[in-house]
Amino acid sequence: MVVKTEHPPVDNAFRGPVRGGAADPTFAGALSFMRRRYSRDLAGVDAVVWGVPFDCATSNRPGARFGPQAIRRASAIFDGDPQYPSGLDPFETTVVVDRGDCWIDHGDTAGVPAAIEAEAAEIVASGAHLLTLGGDHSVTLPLLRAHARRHGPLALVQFDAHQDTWDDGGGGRVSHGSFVTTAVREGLIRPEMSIQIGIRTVAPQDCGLAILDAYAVHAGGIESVAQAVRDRVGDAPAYLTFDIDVLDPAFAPGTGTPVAGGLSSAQALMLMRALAALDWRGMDVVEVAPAYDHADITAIAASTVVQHYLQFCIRRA
Ligand SMILES: [Mn+2]
Repeated sequence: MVVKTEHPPVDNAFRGPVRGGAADPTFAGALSFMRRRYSRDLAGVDAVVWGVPFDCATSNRPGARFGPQAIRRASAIFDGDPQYPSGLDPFETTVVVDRGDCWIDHGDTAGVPAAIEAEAAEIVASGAHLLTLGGDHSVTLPLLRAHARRHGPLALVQFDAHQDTWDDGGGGRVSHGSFVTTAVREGLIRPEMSIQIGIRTVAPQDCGLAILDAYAVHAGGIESVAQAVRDRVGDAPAYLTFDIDVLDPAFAPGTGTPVAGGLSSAQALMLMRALAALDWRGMDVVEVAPAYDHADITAIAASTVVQHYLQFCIRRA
């Protein structure tokens, strides 16, 4: 028997280096997104992963407040190995930290969007990419406010089963079904350069955004859809919002408002890779509700979406 007294550092989440992979076992240890260091220091940071555990704006099944925790746990399997398919360790060239979670006052739902926006604006002002783990889809509105403040009006690329263009009550409602309506009203996004992918429900208005429904993806194939998105967005600064319910319930059962006929995980990930050259400025993945999940299917998909953004969508110097 060999007794090893020296081993690679573990507990990378709170005492490891910011660069390079971690040696924590996949099945244990202190969790953070892909074992990145917990830090609120934004100096020299390329990307910040941040949780917003808020689900008081859901219209059907609640539970997305548990999303950030589940996504972090599922992401543990990625770290320490070269990433597929690049074969590279993105953390050798990109400094990524986990900021932990936004503080949410669950007794003050009306005040939550401003709290999210204030902290998001601080992160975005640093120049780092902000990758937010929701939370229900209402959290995207204050995230867009924070990003538009720095970058100006954005092209929104929205993966979703739902348009989220329902009545926003003049802008004051806290709803996961109307963030697009308010974002267009406030000039945060440019509807003529924005596009929704995977839609398979109907709302009373489209707010001027283009729609490629899920059946267009199934029938048209990845490259034709990707080209349509590239044509729509052009070289505008772009924001990715990825509602996990864009995936079929077979690939994302753990969500609040599932709809049959959706994309597979592979289709969504292939689209992300095909869109890597857009001028991405930030992203979120929302509506992961692990109480309805099975074998972490949904959390694995969501964590892979974030991993793909880190690997492909951040321009490296
Ligand atoms: Mn949505």
